[in-house]
Amino acid sequence: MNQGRLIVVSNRIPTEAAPSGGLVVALHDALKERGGVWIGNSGKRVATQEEAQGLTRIAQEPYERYCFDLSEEEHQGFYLGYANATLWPLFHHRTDLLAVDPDQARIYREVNDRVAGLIADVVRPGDVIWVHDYHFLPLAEALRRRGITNRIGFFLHIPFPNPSDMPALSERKLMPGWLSSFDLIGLQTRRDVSNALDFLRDNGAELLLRGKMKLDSRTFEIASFPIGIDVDAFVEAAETHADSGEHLRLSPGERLVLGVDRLDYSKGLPQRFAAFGEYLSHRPDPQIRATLLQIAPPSREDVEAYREIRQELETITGRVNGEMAELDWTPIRYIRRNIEREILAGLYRRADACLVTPLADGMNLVAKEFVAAQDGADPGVLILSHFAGAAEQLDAALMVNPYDPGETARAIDQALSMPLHERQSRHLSLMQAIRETDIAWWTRTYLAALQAKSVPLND
Ligand code: ADQ
Repeated sequence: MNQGRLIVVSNRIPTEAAPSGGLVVALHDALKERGGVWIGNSGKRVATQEEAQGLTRIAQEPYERYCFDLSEEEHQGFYLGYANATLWPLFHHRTDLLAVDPDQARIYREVNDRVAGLIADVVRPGDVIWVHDYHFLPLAEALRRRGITNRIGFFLHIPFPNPSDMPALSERKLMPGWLSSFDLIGLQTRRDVSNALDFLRDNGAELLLRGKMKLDSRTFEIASFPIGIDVDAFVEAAETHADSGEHLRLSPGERLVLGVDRLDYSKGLPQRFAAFGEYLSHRPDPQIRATLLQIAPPSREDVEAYREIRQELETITGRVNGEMAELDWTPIRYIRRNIEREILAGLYRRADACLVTPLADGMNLVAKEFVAAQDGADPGVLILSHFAGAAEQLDAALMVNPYDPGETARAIDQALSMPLHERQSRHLSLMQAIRETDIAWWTRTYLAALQAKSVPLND
């Protein structure tokens, strides 16, 4: 049977010929293999919507890439507004930060409608469409309205909201129709699947079989597909760049605790810094020097909550460093910019422990990258929040409640004094977990399920 093309839709689209970064590379490989089209936002803003019409082809080989522009108003309403100031906080259990703005909600739906029109112009019978993330929740419904009957899949990279939070969304009544217009809804974890099933059941959908639901006349499926990384590529990068830690000029015996995150209130950074301060003030041996290197480039700075988190972090850094620093030692080093992936891999390898302590996170790939980058003979220790999606798979990490700085401080102490054999056995089991569901597994399994409409059993 002739397999149709794969059409990937995501908010941002890579523009370089050979893109880097796990997810982007995985989608790139899938498109290369089966032929297809990638459609995404160019990142370019034009003054008016009239100028934003249409798709621009940015590459033709080895598959076609098209991008669309957003007008200034669309960027505000769709991207900064509804996607990142309404849906993002709701989906990360922060209804206290949720913006209610009917204009932004309208623009979000209008952009989805416009993008559906652009897709409808390129789609052919037999093509399979794979939509990514919370920017495009209404896209399948908009495509169905245009008569598109192709198979359409969705993958949500962030957590599914708690059903009890959903009433905070003014558009909640639209959500069941948005979701049920897809054929397959992929989520990161079993907990997300259970939240989605509960929400849909409470809103009139019928559960037919495991993960298969019916709403009005449509049947669709929901399953978890925990996203992974390209483990071998990371192992190799970490080995090749094992000396990147030398840039840090740590003193002999100084321990390195690492944090790598986009600067986002979901990542639990103020709590992490407070925990590190607590660890330092209670550490049993004051001779131990441990430095927290936090790499956190700002994102979405036009959204108010992101400006606030940045200020909060700067205040805590100043306080901890002010109290603890010595002439030749700064306890918290805070770097606010992107680091090349290879250098990052070497820093992970140098670190004695990595703090991955989000308050809510779809998966968290940093946790998996850190594990892959370790030297198995002398591995560092992963300290992981119960609230990262990765916690369902990486239970050999030191698990912490990120809201409790005392608990995280004790985990730092435990990590830095853990005997070698325990570090090795935890690392072995973590490596096995990240290899089982690496990024190639993720694309392969998701696309097979979308094609067959039959989901894997991940529990
Ligand atoms: P993010 O919220 O961006 O992704 P994460 O999964 O940790 O979170 O991915 C971040 C990526 O960016 C990692 O590959 C990391 O190496 C890289 N990165 C972070 N800081 C960096 C820096 N300073 N310099 C260079 N690279 C940096 C969303 C969801 C997650 C989900 C992913 C994938 O929020 O929960 O795991 O999508 O589905």
